Parts: sequence; C-alpha cells; structure tokens
Amino acid sequence: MLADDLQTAGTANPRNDVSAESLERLAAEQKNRKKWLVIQPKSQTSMMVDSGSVSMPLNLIMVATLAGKLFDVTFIDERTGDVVPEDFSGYDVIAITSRTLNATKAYRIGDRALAQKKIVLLGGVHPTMLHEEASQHCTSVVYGEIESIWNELASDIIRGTMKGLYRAQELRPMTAMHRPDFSYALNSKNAKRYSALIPILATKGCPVGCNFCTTPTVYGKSYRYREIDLVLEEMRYHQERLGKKKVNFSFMDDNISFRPQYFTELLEEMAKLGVRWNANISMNFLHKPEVAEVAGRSGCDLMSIGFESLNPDILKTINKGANRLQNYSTVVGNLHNNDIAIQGYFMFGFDDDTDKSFQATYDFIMQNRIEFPVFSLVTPFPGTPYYDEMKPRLRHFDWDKYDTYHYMFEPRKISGEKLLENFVKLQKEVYKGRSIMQRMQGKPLNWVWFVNFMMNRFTRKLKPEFYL
Ligand code: B12
Ligand code: SF4
Repeated sequence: MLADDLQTAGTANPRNDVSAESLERLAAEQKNRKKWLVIQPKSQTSMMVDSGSVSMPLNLIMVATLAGKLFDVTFIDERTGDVVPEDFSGYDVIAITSRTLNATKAYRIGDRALAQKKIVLLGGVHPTMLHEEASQHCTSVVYGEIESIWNELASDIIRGTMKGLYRAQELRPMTAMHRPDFSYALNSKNAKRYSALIPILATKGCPVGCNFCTTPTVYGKSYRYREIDLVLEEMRYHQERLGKKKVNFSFMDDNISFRPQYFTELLEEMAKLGVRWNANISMNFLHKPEVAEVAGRSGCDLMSIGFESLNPDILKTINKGANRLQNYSTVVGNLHNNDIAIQGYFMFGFDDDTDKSFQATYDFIMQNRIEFPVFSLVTPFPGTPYYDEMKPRLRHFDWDKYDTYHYMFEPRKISGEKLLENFVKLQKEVYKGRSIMQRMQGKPLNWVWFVNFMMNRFTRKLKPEFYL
C-alpha cells in the first residue's frame, strides 16, 4: 500500500476500541505480512552521547516485539554502526524512535521515507511532546507508549487507513506488556557494540512532577507497575539464556523507588536470584538505612541519583520535593555502607546559580567520595512547563544541541562566560588524578575506576567553548 492511497484522518484523537480478537482476525486475513524497518537514529551532537558502547534501546525493542507478532521486522540501530538504507523499497512501514537530541536526524529519515511513499511512524519522547512538529515528517505520530494504542494502530496499518496521531485514551496496565524480544538487538549486525547491561522495566511513570521533566506530560501523574513475578520471570529468562546467575540488569524506570513497599518486595525477591543491577533512582526513601541494605543485598552495585543542585533555592524552583538537602549525606552514607557506588548527576545554569554553587558541589562530591559524578547544563526540553517559561530566553532551537551539554540561556546571577568557566573547572578538578584517588581509594577495582580514568582523559581537553 502506498502512502498516497492512505486515508489520513487528520490529528483527531482516535477511539482506542479495536479488540485484540478483531485485530487477530484482521491479521489472519493479511495476504502478505507488511515489512517494517524500525530505526534508532544516532544523534549528531558533538559530545560523548551515543559513542563507545551503547545500551540496548528497550523502547525500540518493545516496538519491534509488538510489531513482530503481526509483521516482518528489520531492526537498525545507527548508534552501533548499522546503516539506514537510502532506498526503502524493501519495506512498507518505516518506524523511527526519537528523543530531542536525535530528532533532526529522525525527521530527515522520515522525510526520505515519505518521499518514497512509505508509511512513516514517529514515536518516542520528542514526537510525543511536539507532535505537531513531528507530524510534518511522518504519516503518523504515536503519542506515548505503543502498547496502549497498538490494536488500533496495527489494524489501521493492515487496512491502510492511517490517522495523523495515535493517542490512547487511557494507559493499559503493565501486566499486558509483552516480554521484550531481545533477539532483535542481539542478532543485529553490530550487536557487539551493546553494553552487557540488560535493560529491564518494573514500573512506569512518576507522580513527583518536576517541571523540567517530560515524564509527567507523557505518562501523567499515574504510576504503574508490573507484577513482581513477571519481572523476576524476565530476569530468570536472561539467566538461563546466558547460562549464569550474575546477569547485570539496568532498570529503565522513571522512578523505581516511588512505592517503597513494591520496591522493597521486588528487591527481596531479586536477592534470591543472585543478579546484579543498577537503576536511576530518586532519593525519597534512601535516607532509611533498611532500603539501602536490601538494595545492596539484592545485588545493586550502582545507583544513579539526580542530586541536581546543592542550592536549596534551586531545589525549590525545580519542584523536586524528593531532594532534601539535609538528607544528601545520609543517602550517600547508607549506599556506601552497602557497597553501592553512586553515579551522581549535578546540573548547572539555573537562575539561582552563583560562583558558590560550584564550590558547594565540589565540596559535597569530595567529602562524600561520590564515585562517578556527572555534570550537565540545564536544558529545558520542549513540551515541559520549564521550556514554556524559558522559551523567550533560549539561545538554541537546534535540537542537536538538546543533549544537556550545551549552554541554553544566560542565568540571572552569573554571566554565561563565568558559568562555563566554572563548569569546566569543576569537571577538571573532580577528575584530576589526585581527586580520583581521594574519592576512589579503597574501593573495588572495577569498571568505575575505568570510567574515572576515561573521564580524566576527557576532562583534560575540555574548553568552555565546547558547550556553546
Ligand atoms: C532509562 C533512561 C536513560 C538511560 C537509558 C537510555 C536508553 N538506552 O534508552 C540512560 C541513563 C543511559 C539515559 C541517558 C540519557 N537520557 Co535518559 N531517560 C531514561 C528514562 C528514565 C527511561 C527511558 C526508557 O527506556 N523507558 C522505557 C521505554 C520502554 O519506554 P519509552 O522510552 O517511553 O518508549 C515507549 C514509547 O515512547 C513508545 N515509543 C518509543 N519509540 C517509539 C517509536 C515508534 C515508531 C513508536 C510507534 C513508539 C515508540 O513506545 C515505547 C514502548 O512502550 C527516560 C524517561 C522516559 N520515561 O522517557 C529518560 C529520558 C529519555 N532521558 C533523557 C535525557 C535528557 C537523557 C540524556 C541526554 C542525559 C545525559 N545528559 O546523559 C542521555 C541521552 C542518551 C541517548 N543517547 O539517548 C530525557 C530526554 C528528553 C528529551 N526530550 O529528549 C528523558 C525523557 C528524561 C527527561 N529529562 O525528561 N537515559
Ligand atoms: S522525580 Fe525524576 S522522573 Fe519524577 S518527575 Fe522528577 S525528574 Fe521526572
């Protein structure tokens, strides 16, 4: 079916009332299974994002898993070195995932596929947040998760009656989620470029509502979780597949610890499996020693924590209630007592930042011996309340620069020049040889040391103009 022949029904909110049974019937009547090409584009940003070994893209794997039940799917991840073909004649549907930092690339691929009269689907956080913009480069935008709108989308693809926007009226329970089929990524040509960490999902959404985050818009204030047995079953599947107990998992959840009872129950069960894991986590319960204890016992070796800032005024303005400054050192102490290393995220460039912010962050990192500090510049992502507020002051609307490593606006209390000078100086200080020793001495000789070594080399070359 050519895109010209498709009936596009504008961007009206579709009714998600196609039953699984009628989709199955329709699929059985298909004479030829349509051919999908699913694409993870590589960003064009100048910084280290998308380089080296990359994590398996769970979002695209989920899209391929669903699509593969009814269609033939070819999987391409440009970040690993796979090449997106110029000629799409072997495919009917080109499905592209996009965040802001690779949106320009995704749009370019979309335009090319549209010109070749293919059905083009754009999904992921950026097309969701800016669906009108994205709709210029595709047949249909899929708003939010594919699972909640799948029956309708799939039957429209089979019938060739595409709508401009697919947006579920309500989110489906996570129990309905299929186990992701990793063979798409693992059997791809350049699979060796994937890190050994296996992405996994237990919960979705986050009711905290930080004004700079896209999650409240995409998933609302809902918080859904999978039954613990399903998560464990997925872990056991990978243990069997790899023939070992100590498999390394990386949780992709927005905020896995939001419901402490669910979180600790899950961890108690994981402790019996003998896996290793890491996660992005908000601080809300980590000041309680028993949470860190069960995390350590269940195999956590690294937690990524968004400390964001050491300035209480900033924490108030970004609405991140979970971050209580008085708990910061307790949280770190609890994790370290259980041999959990910390990847600490710190952001700079807020209106309330001053010279003092940098010194306070340096002192906190060094005194608390944070193993892997990560520094970024405040980036208002399109579609968030923070973006709307900052829009008149933004320096860039080139999505390639939305990688959190670009200077986006002049803060009120410090000049842009001083901001970048301090930002570079802090990174060099924290990653110079002596500081690494001070932070890392006595800690297990593992990949965290290696990361520090790499960061030492990387930060030595840093210059403020890299961030312009
Ligand atoms: C885990 C995570 C990471 C992990 C792993 C990322 C990875 N390999 O995928 C790590 C820590 C490495 C990471 C890094 C970064 N991240 Co991050 N990350 C997340 C997080 C919390 C979850 C992503 C995830 O995998 N969810 C689980 C999957 C299954 O759900 P999903 O992504 O929503 O996918 C569904 C739908 O979107 C849809 N869908 C997706 N694609 C497509 C395509 C088609 C065709 C269709 C039909 C549907 C569809 O169906 C999917 C299945 O349900 C999100 C928050 C979020 N909820 O999106 C931030 C998020 C994506 N990250 C963000 C950022 C900024 C970054 C970094 C730039 C941070 C940094 N400075 O390093 C880097 C960039 C990395 C990169 N190259 O993309 C931002 C992106 C904002 C934006 N507008 O682009 C987010 C949204 C958080 C935020 N601030 O709001 N991240
Ligand atoms: S706590 Fe994290 S996931 Fe939740 S809204 Fe804030 S930044 Fe987003």
